[in-house]
Amino acid sequence: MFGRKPKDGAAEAEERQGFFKRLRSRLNRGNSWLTYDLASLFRGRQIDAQILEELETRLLTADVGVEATEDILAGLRKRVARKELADVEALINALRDAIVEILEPCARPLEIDGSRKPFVILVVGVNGSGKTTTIGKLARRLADDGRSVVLAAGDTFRAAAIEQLQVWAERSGAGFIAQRAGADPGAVVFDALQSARSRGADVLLADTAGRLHSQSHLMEELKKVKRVVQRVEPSAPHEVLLVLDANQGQNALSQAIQFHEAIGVTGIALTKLDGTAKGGIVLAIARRLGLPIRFIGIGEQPQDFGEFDARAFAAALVEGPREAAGGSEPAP
Ligand SMILES: Nc1nc2c(ncn2[C@@H]2O[C@H](COP(=O)(O)OP(=O)(O)OP(=O)(O)O)[C@@H](O)[C@H]2O)c(=O)[nH]1
Ligand SMILES: [Mg+2]
Repeated sequence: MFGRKPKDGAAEAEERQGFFKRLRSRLNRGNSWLTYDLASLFRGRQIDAQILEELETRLLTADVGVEATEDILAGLRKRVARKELADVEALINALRDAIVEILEPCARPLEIDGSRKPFVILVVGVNGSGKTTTIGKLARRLADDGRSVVLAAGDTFRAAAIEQLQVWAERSGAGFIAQRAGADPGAVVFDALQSARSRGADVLLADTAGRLHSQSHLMEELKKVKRVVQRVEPSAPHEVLLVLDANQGQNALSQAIQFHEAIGVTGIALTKLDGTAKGGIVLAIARRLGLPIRFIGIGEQPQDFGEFDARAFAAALVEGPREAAGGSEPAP
């Protein structure tokens, strides 16, 4: 089951291309996204202070945040003053470059260190952010790469959470370790780690609850799970992956700050970028926290999930959905 050979270069390139196309069309679904139709909105206009002000408002409305917006605008204003931006196309290209500059330092893919067996990934985030789905998608991806995976049902707060994870485990052929609802999450993850070790699994993905009696209870519990893991394997967890829902906008940023302070986040997965008007939060998070953004989610299916690529993301953002159809013709 796990012996599948890693994909060859061509297949991988094709898959990336497919994901990029979907990213473009999904990111720009609806008419409220950051730069939707920027080209037609600005077409034929002077590149002047007025147009930059409108762009500024758009960025702020899309939850890009004050800091990142100011960075972008400062750069553009300089270039306008130097008369470097003659037309809308030049402005959009400059905007794309400015976005890449902010995102690039955060586009650091998750590398599974093969010498850690299992490589332990603790998945955290508030309820409904997409933790369990992200684990399922990631398990599938890892299995496709020929890695053996074990899932730990560390969200014992809701019985349905355990079943939901089990479905994903079955779909991806991953091992599955759970106890009854209400069990101690630390104990579940402890068991799962022992089991993953004894079967020589490559990766352990541990789900956690998103809601407890209070936010401080949640943080305390996560700290405890982390301590338990470290008792078995001092180098673990090798990744604390924070799952954030892009629809949450500025709230996602506050969550990131809070989780990072409490348990130390090493990577972010940003979900639900399909059809949100607040996806600019990627820029706010990158600018403010500088944490690696490992993955993005653009839908509910396993294939709606990919590594975060700063250039592809910025291009999808500013070029709009039309390009997704394959044509590069400007809109009428
Ligand atoms: N459109 C869209 N929906 C998503 C995405 N990721 C997750 N979802 C959906 O969001 C909902 C919540 O996802 P879960 O994975 O259950 O979230 P969770 O963080 O595990 O939630 P709790 O277990 O309650 O803490 C589900 O209906 C998912 O299908 C995404 O990238 N796009
Ligand atoms: Mg869940």
